[in-house]
Amino acid sequence: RAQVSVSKDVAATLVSKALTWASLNGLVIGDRSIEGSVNPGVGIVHAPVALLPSPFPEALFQQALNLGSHFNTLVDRVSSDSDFLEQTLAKTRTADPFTDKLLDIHSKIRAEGIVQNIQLGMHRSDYMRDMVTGKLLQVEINTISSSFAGLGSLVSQLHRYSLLDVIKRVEHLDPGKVPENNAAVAFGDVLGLAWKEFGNTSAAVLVVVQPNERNMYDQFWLEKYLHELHGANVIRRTLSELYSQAHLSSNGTLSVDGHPVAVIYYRSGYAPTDYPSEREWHARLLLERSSAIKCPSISYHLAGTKKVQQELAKPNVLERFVQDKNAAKIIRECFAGLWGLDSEECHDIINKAIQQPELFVLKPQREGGGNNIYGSAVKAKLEELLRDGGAGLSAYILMQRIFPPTYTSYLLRGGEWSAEQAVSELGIFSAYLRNGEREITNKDCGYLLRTKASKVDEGGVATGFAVLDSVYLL
Ligand code: GSH
Repeated sequence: RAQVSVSKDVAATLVSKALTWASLNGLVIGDRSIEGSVNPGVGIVHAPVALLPSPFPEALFQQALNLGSHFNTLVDRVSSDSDFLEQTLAKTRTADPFTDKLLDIHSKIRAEGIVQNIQLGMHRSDYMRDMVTGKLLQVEINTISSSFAGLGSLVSQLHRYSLLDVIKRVEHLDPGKVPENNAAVAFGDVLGLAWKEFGNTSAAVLVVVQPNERNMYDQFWLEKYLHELHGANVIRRTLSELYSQAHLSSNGTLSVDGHPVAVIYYRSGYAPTDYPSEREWHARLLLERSSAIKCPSISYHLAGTKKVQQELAKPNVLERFVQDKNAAKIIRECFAGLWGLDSEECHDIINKAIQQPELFVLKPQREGGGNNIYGSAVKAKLEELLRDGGAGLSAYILMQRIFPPTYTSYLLRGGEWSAEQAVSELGIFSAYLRNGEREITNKDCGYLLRTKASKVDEGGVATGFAVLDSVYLL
């Protein structure tokens, strides 16, 4: 039962209030992408949001939060096993030049010796409710550029405010059912803790950004809390700027335009388009070689790939990294069906997916959304890859299609709103900080709900398919 449902007339009264609230409280994005640096405060539009929160069972919400620290540990352990990463991705790299480039950096760093033993993880693990099994299933884990901790935290506040307005007319609703969301503060804080751990207060936090970013306010929220809680200075540069401005001293210290750097936080570098030339790859390698703390390090980045996710789901693989039986069980419970396409045994699953493509999603090794293949296109793509001899199959994995519940949601984008039959995906932010053997932070850090029309297959707010939302606990 969708207990947050209100009539269209009631929803209409919320639109201008939500838009005003968004402007007053920084729930905003850039209104267009402009090549080069755009001054903050120029060209602002409200972030895409749902007008009201979406129902979510409290027990599953709690389950997802609890998984945060377990996935932190898993990513950290997997990333420390260089052989596992290289072997798992060996076939993928032959079919996917992007993974190949990342692995090149990984092996260079491995050969030279890692100069920084502090690991910083700022992840977001994404889940959907599956109505077929009734379970919470993991879609993926993002170990690089996990977005919307900043703006996502604000949506819970907006929704409590909107519900206060609505309960004057719809009495059964309770703003207290929208849980507090401290993702922005927690992410700002862990960046600061890492910066402190580095031990040079005159060094800065470097945020690596895209040249045509529209989601900068989400990033600025983290920078704000980082500065307020810890006093660290922030510099922002694109990979291309870093190519000419970054310098590595003989002891590994990274400096950018003369500023020493303590922490590198990537909000770019996760997609092939972030590397239009060899210069950007050169910059990534230089940063990776430095003694700065990287979020993520190259091995954390690789540990978050779809291929690794699929490998971990095989019998007894996850269990190699998580010896605690209970923890392994808790993690495994949220794994969806995952299949690699790079071995002899995969004929059956390929045939099944060709016959019933609606039960699968075909995923390349890509981050950032907009790349997955659904429905009849799964069949077409698999047949094309087979026709071409099958070598290209290694670039993909197959995942069980998840069928989440749908409900009416009011989506507000660019000042326009519409009622849609919608589905949601829950993301749990988590932070991890380790210095050598000493674990400093390992915790879940709030959430992100994203909602989209159920008729569109793809998700993602940055890609324009979904809106930011919050949960109404049932
Ligand atoms: N460059 C943008 C940013 O820094 O916010 C987008 C980064 C991005 O696409 N991040 C992915 C994500 O979290 C993970 S690699 N996407 C969530 C969404 O767009 O809904």
